[in-house]
Amino acid sequence: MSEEEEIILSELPDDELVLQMHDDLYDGLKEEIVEGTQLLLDRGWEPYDVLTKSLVAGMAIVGEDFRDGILFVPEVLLAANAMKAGMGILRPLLIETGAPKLGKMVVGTVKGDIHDIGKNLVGMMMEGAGFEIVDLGINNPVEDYIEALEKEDAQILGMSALLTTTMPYMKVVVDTLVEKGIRDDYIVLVGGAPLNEEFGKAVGADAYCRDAAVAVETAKELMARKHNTHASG
Ligand code: B1M
Repeated sequence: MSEEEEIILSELPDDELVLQMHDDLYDGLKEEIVEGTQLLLDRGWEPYDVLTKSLVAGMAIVGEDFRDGILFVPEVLLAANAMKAGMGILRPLLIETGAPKLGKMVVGTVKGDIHDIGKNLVGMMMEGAGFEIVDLGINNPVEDYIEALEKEDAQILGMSALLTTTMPYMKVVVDTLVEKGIRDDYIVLVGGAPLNEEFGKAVGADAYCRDAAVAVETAKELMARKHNTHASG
């Protein structure tokens, strides 16, 4: 096959299509990502599988080469935009739910940090599981979180950080909640690639969530526990 020869995504079997989508994401090819995402859905794939196996796995490859200095910010931005386009197709499918509302979460990326793909994904999955989401976007100072929690009467605070330089800000937020005497009014969940369980404990969060699916499970569990405590207390 000559290099010029065009790859027809619809002619690829599933496994090759997924690998091709990793390449297309790497190359920031938005239209191809949209087409590939739709093709997998049309072939009967679950939206969550399309998300994790084609988009999230593809972004992990981008992350490795970004780390190793093979890719730079402009290329990674294109990849991020392509990923967001794919997520746009999956979003209505992931948030589709007839379930009664389980609770309300305010979620945002912390001050100094503009990464939002993971946070958006958590929002989508939580919505899909029946939570109401108030998304504060990126670069949030502590005041924004507190104002939203109070105004929205939310039960859960979700914070995202992708940089080792911004993750300590989560402690600023939790400490401020403590100072104001409102820490125990909320379930605080934290997440982001550089975090871990130990860090979650160290900043005083209720839980560290490795991924969006864990965030959903943890939120459900802690909300149930909160209800039981109130019922018995
Ligand atoms: Co940035 N970046 N970036 N970047 N970027 C990382 C994070 C990095 C690890 C890349 C690397 O070196 N390998 C590195 C951080 C290194 C470090 O801190 N030690 C890095 C850097 C250095 C930077 C800049 C400083 C680069 C520069 O300017 N020189 C700069 C910082 C800008 C800033 O924020 N102030 C920067 C910029 C960017 C772009 C703008 C180009 C782009 C962001 C676009 C966007 O988000 N709109 C970008 C991207 C895309 C990445 C990587 C490649 C991918 C992140 C991503 O979207 N992953 C990333 C490499 C990596 O993480 N391996 C990298 C996919 C996403 C689904 O996963 O976000 O982990 P993730 O979310 C997961 C879980 O972590 C969890 O659930 C999600 C879904 O399952 N989760 C939560 C996340 N948040 C949660 C919140 C919760 C619960 C779970 O609350 C309840």
